[in-house]
Amino acid sequence: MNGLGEPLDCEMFEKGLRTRRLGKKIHYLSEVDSTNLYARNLAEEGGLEGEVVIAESQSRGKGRLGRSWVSPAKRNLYLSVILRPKLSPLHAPQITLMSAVALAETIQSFIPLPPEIKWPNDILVGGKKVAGILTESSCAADRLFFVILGIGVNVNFPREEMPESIRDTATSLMTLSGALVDRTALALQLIQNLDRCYGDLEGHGFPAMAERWSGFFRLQGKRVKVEMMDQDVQGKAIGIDGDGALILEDETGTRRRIVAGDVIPLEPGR
Ligand code: BT5
Repeated sequence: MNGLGEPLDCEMFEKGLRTRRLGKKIHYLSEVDSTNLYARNLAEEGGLEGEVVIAESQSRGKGRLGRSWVSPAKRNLYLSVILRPKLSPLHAPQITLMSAVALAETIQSFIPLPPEIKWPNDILVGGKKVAGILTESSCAADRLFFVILGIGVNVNFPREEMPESIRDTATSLMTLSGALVDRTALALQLIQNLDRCYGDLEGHGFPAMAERWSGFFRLQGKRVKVEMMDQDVQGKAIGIDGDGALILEDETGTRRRIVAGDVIPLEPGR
């Protein structure tokens, strides 16, 4: 068990890992700009599917759309995985949704409260963000070369150490469970669950995964606002389609697909 501020136990991590594809090679870094950037460089130089990059801290942790991810040393989990899925670029968002299921299932076993997936890439507990996913693809028009799957989880991140910008919107597993959480055990379970869910996606296709995803989606049938790059739209959240897009229904019953954006609930979830 890691105490607060202790490093990850790399040996235990490697010995304990039972996976088919992920984590056969693990790159541990004490500090990096961003595990996603590091993994992308590896992938561009021929890095293999399943290679994992884990860092104790990030100086330039990335969120979506140029946002940043607060990444202090030895508190949390910051990892990226190289994936080379046999999917068309159109279906690459399925990787984010598959990962959200794996992440929610992992988090669920460390805390007494149910986690919620906030489309497309956040895990919330009690309305606060405990983890985020950043998937970045490299593709040509009809071919996906690789996907870098990046995950950040707030593990032993006390509220008083959080910068003010996130103090009221973020939480951590320690805060939620009332005890220090073993980061090595969490990382192990996360990689194993990702390995399993990735296999499920490949073996059984997206519909089965989408059903599990819906179990963690609490805004079904609820009114939401979606902030997109160029406009905001409001409507009732229906769910996701086969490409992982969010389906929104307006007052006239017209449905539209949203492929990217930030969801803001306008009424409480179920
Ligand atoms: C995300 O973006 O939620 C994706 C976060 C992915 C982070 C991982 S860490 C390992 C890998 N390597 C990287 O460089 N990144 C990935 P987005 O939905 O855009 O949310 C970003 C927003 O979340 C920020 O603008 C803040 O408001 C908030 N935020 C930043 N750091 C946070 C934290 N540690 N906990 C909770 N919220 C945070």
